[in-house]
Amino acid sequence: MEKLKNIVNRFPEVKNVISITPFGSGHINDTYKVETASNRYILQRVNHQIFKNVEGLTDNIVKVTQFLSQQLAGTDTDMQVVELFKADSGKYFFNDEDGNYWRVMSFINGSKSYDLVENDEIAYKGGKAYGQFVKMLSGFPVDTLVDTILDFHNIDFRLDNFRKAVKADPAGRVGAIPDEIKFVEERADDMRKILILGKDGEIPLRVTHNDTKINNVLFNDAGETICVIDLDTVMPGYIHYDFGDAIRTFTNTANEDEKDLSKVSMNIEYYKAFAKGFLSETKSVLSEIEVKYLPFSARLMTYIIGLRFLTDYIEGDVYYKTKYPEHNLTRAKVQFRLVESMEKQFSEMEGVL
Ligand code: ADP
Ligand code: GN1
Ligand code: MG
Repeated sequence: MEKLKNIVNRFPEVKNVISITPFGSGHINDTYKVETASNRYILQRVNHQIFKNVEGLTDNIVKVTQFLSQQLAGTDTDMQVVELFKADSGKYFFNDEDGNYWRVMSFINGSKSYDLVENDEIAYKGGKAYGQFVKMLSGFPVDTLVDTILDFHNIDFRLDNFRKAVKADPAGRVGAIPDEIKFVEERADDMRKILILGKDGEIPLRVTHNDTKINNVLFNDAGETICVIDLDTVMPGYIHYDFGDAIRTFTNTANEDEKDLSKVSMNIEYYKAFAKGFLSETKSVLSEIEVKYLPFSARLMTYIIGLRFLTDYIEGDVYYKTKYPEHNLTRAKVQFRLVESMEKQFSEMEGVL
């Protein structure tokens, strides 16, 4: 606590700290809630092993949040935008002596995040929030943003990493996962579709969020969405990355690390509700071909996140935060089971759109 207090004190905005406590269930950054005599803040240690260019990333967030604030000003929406505060150095982060990057941002009061959808309404509202996010940013110059993680959703890059890991088998785990490896390879070629459309110029790069999981949109007690958070991966991407990654978590009937795979499936009602909300915002900006591949994007993003969990398992848990040795394998199995559920319901998913 003393150490964290010293860090927070480097941000002039924050006065009279009462408590600092770990917060949220993100897999990447270290997140704390800061209570002061008069306010609340979020303190985060940005994972700089993963985000190699924290300065570029911070620039992205400052530009995008300022743009979004302007867009929202004067509208009657409940949506808010997180605000970053400057450290005493004048930068939007503080570098400690160990080379860590710390930042402080506004706490979205009265907010909660879900890990599982509880009803259609939440899926619909989540779809609208992420749809509105992309729509508002459709007027933002995409080439002014840096890639905060190179090739983040590039399937060729992810498959290449996976195959290298399988070959090297650094943690001695490959022998036990033949079924998962087979699952990946059977679908690998098909999954290149979006990348190919992009390379052929058939779909445009937009400013996308790229991490549209359910707990990255905050709701209030009345069930309204109030803020899209976790802006570290806002960068150029295809619309399919946002739609697909959201469907992956908004429609799953089980948690991302459920051990009982019989509980895992895609709830088609949540799919419909999310898609309805998302398209109500984005249909005016999306092309026919972008819309056409939205159902497929759900399979792609679920597959690609499963592939990343599996690769991290093979590499010995070097990327995601884990709580036990098989955690990443459990997560990968959940994603792959969900892909199968989507495959079974695919004609209905296409029919809906
Ligand atoms: P990670 O990259 O590790 O997922 P996030 O930025 O998503 O980090 O933060 C982790 C969790 O902390 C979120 O899921 C959310 O519950 C909570 N959180 C983050 N930022 C805020 C905020 N500004 N206001 C309220 N809660 C927040
Ligand atoms: C990570 O940061 P968080 O927990 O919201 C990851 C996403 C994965 C997700 C899987 C920067 O998201 O890409 O989809 O875990 N973020 C990064 O839950 O790798
Ligand atoms: Mg997050």
